[in-house]
Amino acid sequence: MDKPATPGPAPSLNRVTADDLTALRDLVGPEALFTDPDRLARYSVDETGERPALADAVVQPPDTAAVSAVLRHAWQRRLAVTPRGAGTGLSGGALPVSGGLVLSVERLNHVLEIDHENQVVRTETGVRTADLQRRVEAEGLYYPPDPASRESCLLAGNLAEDSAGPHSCKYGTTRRYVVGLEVVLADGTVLALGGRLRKDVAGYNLIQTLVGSEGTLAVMTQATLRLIALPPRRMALAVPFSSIERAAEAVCRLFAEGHEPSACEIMDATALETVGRRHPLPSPIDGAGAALFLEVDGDDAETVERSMLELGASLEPLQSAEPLVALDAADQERLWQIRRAIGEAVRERSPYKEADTVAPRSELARLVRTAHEVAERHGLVAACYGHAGDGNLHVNLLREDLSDEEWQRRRDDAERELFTAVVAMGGSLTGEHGIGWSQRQFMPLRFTPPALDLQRRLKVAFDPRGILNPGKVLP
Ligand code: LAC
Ligand code: ZN
Repeated sequence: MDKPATPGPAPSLNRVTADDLTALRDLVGPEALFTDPDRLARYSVDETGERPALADAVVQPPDTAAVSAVLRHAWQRRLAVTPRGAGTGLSGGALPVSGGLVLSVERLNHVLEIDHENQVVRTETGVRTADLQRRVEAEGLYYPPDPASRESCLLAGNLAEDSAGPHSCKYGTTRRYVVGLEVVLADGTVLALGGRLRKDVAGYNLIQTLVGSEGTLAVMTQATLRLIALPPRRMALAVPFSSIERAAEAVCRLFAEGHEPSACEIMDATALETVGRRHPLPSPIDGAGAALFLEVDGDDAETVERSMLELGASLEPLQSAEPLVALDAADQERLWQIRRAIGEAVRERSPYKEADTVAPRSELARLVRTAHEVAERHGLVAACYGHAGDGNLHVNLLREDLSDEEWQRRRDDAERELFTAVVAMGGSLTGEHGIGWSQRQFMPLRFTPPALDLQRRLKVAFDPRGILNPGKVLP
């Protein structure tokens, strides 16, 4: 491949021409390339609600060879390529901010092999996360990462953002499960990395550099994922509190006392009230100042029940009323439906800006207090909820009826103040949604200039022409 001799800043990219479209159609087939305005519009947005630019074309390659052919062409012609899963992202990672090609992996949707001896699944990355989970669960195995969007998101997006959900509290985020990747580099080179290994320390860890790289370093086409045994028993608990500070205190206490819940989710009064408009809330948490949803899992009913009782006892002095216990799967699913619906309920209520804050768990009470203080200082309402066990709080600043100008000013000031405080308490800019397009201006709050420069050089090493997902992650 014709690589430039010395890597440097990405030269400017070219617009997609009619000749490019003809060449791409020849490479991938006419049924895999689209330029109709409808589809361009749909593939130029994500769940942030932003649309800074419109794609020139959408390509849906059917296999790795076609992905490679598209990238080889884009590389030679210096065209922007924005990789895309299902567009459920919350940081603008899939927005084609420089126009160019949107490369959707949705047709790469085959689960290739479930290997019981090595407890791994090998799959294409365009598979829906929940479909993959159901496939392995039918064979008694478990792939834990469970973003709220799991019924609609694709594994590819989860890999790109290192996504997570309630169960990362006990089981970790997407990256913990990735042991192998097939990726296509910016110039079209296909690489197979890792394999079905439990251990492997040969060379630099390219796999873990690529996971979470938000489509800026390579396009991931296949993954080999480690699986664990499906825990057969679960119990869930919804616990009301008088305030979110109280709930945050309770979280720290239960981990300090050695409990190991499989999920530990927090919701403030505004989040509860907002989701309550769509889903009737069960009595102990309806109208509460805050709530925790907790889950314990294990091998048998007795052990799980004992863990739940012990956990409940440690919360008792802090809770505001008796918790709701969900013993059977249907009751548990009702609780999780409420929890998963919060994001959408917030979106339905008002335009919003989300800060995906994360801090050491010991700082959780300070984090929730700071979020509300900052919002109030700027005359904004905040709906806060998230993965308390991971110290990961989604702070949603609501626009409600503010004018464009007022909203933008207050939102930007509040966000900067919040992230400054979060970094000062040892936290970070995002726990699971990514930097993408929406948070990149805050990167200098988190990284020193040498640390940012090293990341720029890493990007140049993978993609010296800067064609992959331009405008993302780095400020
Ligand atoms: C959630 C998504 C927004 O936790 O991450 O519901
Ligand atoms: Zn979340």
